Amino acid sequence: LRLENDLRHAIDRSELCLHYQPQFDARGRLVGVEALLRWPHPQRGMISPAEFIPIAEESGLIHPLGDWVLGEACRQVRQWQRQGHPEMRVAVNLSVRQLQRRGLDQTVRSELRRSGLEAAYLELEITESSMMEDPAGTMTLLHALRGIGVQLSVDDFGTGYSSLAYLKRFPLQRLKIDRSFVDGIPDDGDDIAIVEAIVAMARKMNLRIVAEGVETGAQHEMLTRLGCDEMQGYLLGRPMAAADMDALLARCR
Ligand code: G
Ligand code: G
Ligand code: MN
Ligand code: NA
Repeated sequence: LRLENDLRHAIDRSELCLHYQPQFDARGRLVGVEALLRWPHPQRGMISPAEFIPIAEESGLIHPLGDWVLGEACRQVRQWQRQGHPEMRVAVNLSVRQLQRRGLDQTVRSELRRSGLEAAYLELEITESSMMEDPAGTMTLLHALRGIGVQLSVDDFGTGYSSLAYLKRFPLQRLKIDRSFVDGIPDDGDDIAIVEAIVAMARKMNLRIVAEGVETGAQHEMLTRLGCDEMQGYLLGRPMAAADMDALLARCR
């Protein structure tokens, strides 16, 4: 409860911030960033979203917080586009609670309008398990979101229990292979087989594949060879403050 109150105040005082982790295509070009929420707590230091998102979900604070994340991510990436990276994309993580509340599509629409970001440069990441909590509701919402023009991806793919029948019917553009499978690359035969199977399936369904949690050169090499389209992980760049991303982008231009 203490933490919930602190979170409420932190949101009111705009004390949370977004870090950004770069994503690269197979040719090594920076194509986008994933926005990751950070809470620098005055007494406890940096608190991980893994710790405070559940509190935000239980208390309902996820709604003002999630709206802020959407708006801030759009604003920041629009600024980077104006500074010479016109094709840059931003991915935002959505909680299952945000999917359940009506009107997410309207919020997305208004944050896009306010920031001036074109819909195609906003990607919404939804975990496989969030999607499957209410598949029929998800179907309706995803079609509304896709109608706006945003891109939709499945986060942590392979860790939930999604029905392939639904995956095929949801209007998705990307699968993010969970880093638990990337961990065993290049040595673990099972992980190699799993990645191969995901890539083959994604190709048939016309989905782009992002590998996350890429930490070593050997992983990068094999994942590229297996056909992953994009890579994200500590090897290529850690989540960083916007100012540090400014510096990285200045070098990429
Ligand atoms: O960045 P890090 O590994 O600490 O993130 C931990 C978890 O918090 C991940 O599952 C990530 O998806 C989630 N997360 C990070 N930022 C956000 C956010 O803005 N909204 C939601 N719902 N989850 C987030
Ligand atoms: O659940 P989601 O995939 O959104 O979570 C992303 C989380 O993964 C973030 O908290 C981010 O800090 C973390 N992350 C990003 N790259 C790496 C990596 O290469 N290795 C590990 N262990 N974690 C990573
Ligand atoms: Mn994610
Ligand atoms: Na993930």
